[in-house]
Amino acid sequence: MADKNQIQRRLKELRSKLSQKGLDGALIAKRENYIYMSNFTGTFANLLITHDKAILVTDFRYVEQAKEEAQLFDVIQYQGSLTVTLNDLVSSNNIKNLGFEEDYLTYKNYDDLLKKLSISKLLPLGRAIEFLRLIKDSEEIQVIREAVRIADEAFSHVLKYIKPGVSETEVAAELEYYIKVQGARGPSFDTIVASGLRSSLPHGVASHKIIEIGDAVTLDFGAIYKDYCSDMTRTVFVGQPKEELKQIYEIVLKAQKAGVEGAVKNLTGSEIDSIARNIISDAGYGEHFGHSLGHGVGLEIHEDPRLSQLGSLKMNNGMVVTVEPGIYVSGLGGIRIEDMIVINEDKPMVLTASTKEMIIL
Ligand SMILES: [Mn+2]
Repeated sequence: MADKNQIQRRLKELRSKLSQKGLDGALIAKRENYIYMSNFTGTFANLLITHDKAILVTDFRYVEQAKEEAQLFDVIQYQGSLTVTLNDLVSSNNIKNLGFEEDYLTYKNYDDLLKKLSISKLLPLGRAIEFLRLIKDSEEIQVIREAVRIADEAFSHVLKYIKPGVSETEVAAELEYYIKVQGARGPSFDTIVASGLRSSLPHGVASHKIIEIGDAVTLDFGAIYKDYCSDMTRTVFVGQPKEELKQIYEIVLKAQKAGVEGAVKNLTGSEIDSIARNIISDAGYGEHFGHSLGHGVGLEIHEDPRLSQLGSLKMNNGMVVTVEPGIYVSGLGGIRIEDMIVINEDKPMVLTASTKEMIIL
């Protein structure tokens, strides 16, 4: 989806990082990273980016697609051994210090490259591309907006299907079907539909449990649109819930709103996490909120920055994150509310439009 200007900008930024790190080139094999750097969206490619060359190596299945999508790259088809082709390329481009994706390349592949490429050093890229991906440009935000819009529409659509006697999987299937019909490639992860006592499972993927009167139903789902993800959570009640669950709902809602308002430029992920976490702790449910407040979303459903107690990165304009506090009480149920937002100076843009007020179906 990225146009030539975006790709050119990204290549320029990566090359300046290569200079800073003393690298002659970068080898990129992680799908989200090669989509970002080249615009090629197939399932297999290795990019070799040097200071003056941008090369995409793929196999027979993808040559035509790669030429169409990765217009700023020289597309090379390998046959037989990928490492032989890569070795020809590093030799002909005089690459001595080659950067690799240290949290993606397997030990086996690392060992293989080290043995078979005639280079001096294989060095970690230090998450250079993930670092570029932290800040979304306006074109990316437009695409993410559409992924969020599809999820919002799917939520209001599926409310009609949530009733006693229907199983969690039926609700999930309807959500996912609707997401696809709306133009998304599919769900951005296994849809979570957790009802009744199962709602205390923070990641309760839809099961065959039948929804009953009095259940809290947590729906956590998203859409992939043009390779970008959305992510949202709402908890709705089917009939009147127990009083404690309603009280918990209001605490989570208060924490969620405070987290969204507090997500401003220059605060760290852990500072924002604390804003919401303190509200939940003060209400006496601290130990029932056992996960982080949120995470970055983009080409990956979970990416940096993290809004967690360990999140040391400072927020900056154009970062897209979720804010999703929850309280889970075993034997009673759980509540989670999640929106996606864009960091924007001292007031974030909230992308998720669905109501957060209590819904009793
Ligand atoms: Mn999430």
